[in-house]
Amino acid sequence: MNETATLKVEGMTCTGCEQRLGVALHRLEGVYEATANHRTGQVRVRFDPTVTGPEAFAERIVTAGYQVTGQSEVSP
Ligand SMILES: [Cu+2]
Repeated sequence: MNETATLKVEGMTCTGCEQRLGVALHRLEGVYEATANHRTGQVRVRFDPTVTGPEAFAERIVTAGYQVTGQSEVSP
């Protein structure tokens, strides 16, 4: 079972930020894949909704030093 969450993130300035965030999110249990784009400010996470979800991703992103803006979208 998997879903994809899209979050709007502020504070990423380069590909280093993308990688750092991607790795940080991928470490969370239940995350299959995480990609970040500093140009669009979008972070996409494919995850198992029985294990984790957007609140955990937002918390992780803030801990990494970035800001989450707006609502995250979840699609199957
Ligand atoms: Cu950077």
